[in-house]
Amino acid sequence: MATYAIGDVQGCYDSLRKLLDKLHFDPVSDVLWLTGDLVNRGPASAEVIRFVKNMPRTQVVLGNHDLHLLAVAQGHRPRKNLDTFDDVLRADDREPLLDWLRYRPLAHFDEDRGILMVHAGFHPRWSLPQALDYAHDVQILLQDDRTYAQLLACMYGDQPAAPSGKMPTFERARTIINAFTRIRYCDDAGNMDFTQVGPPGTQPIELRPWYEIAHIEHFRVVFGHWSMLGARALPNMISLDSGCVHGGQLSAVDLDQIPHGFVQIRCTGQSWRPSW
Ligand SMILES: [Mn+2]
Repeated sequence: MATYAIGDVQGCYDSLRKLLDKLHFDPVSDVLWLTGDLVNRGPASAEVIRFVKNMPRTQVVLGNHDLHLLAVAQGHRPRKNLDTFDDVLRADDREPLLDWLRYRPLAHFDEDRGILMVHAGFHPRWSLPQALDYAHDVQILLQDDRTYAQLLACMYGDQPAAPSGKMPTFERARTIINAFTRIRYCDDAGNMDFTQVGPPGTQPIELRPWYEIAHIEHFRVVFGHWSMLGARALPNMISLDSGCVHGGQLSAVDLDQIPHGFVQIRCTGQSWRPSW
């Protein structure tokens, strides 16, 4: 029995199937973790959700594109020109697909392995127990019919740049969502920057990758989202988005064999497009 984590699939259904074949993945005994952004930019978002939803042993966290799909589907946000999830919106099984996404968490912590999976990152002001509490708080807003619409309507925007003790509920939720699903760089005070997408070394001097300043002790963060960072392993993190949908690679790692590195397939995806 193996447990594999795979980076951002973004509608690249064929690539996901090819990578699972390469891993000799057995859906009955093996476990599949996905770092979120199952949908958008690629050609087959609905097929990806349908496939993962029907797999027996999966852990999936929500990414910014997954949340954006929910917001568009609920009419809280216009579809953007680059969005390619009409196949989900027009599907006969649209509601079960969207509902399944809605009930995914923002964070998954595996105590035995000491691994936290999130889509983008872990805020430098957080401890692990706080982060898990915050993820849970947002999950409740997302899953409760009384708060679902307002959460989706309020989650867009880059401010506040850092979480703080007393914030109105939905502003706080936006900051938590931004930290889990969009963070790449921060300043030393923990203010998140959403303008820089390049690899470390290309950012202004006052910014650092979140994983260089976050308090990650006795666990490791597995994440995707940062395609220009690529597949990388450091003692406190494993990054898995290697730009499949931009013509890069789809990457997997066996979570019990991390020193052996990544298993990858080259994708036949689309050419590079700016990503949100
Ligand atoms: Mn993302």
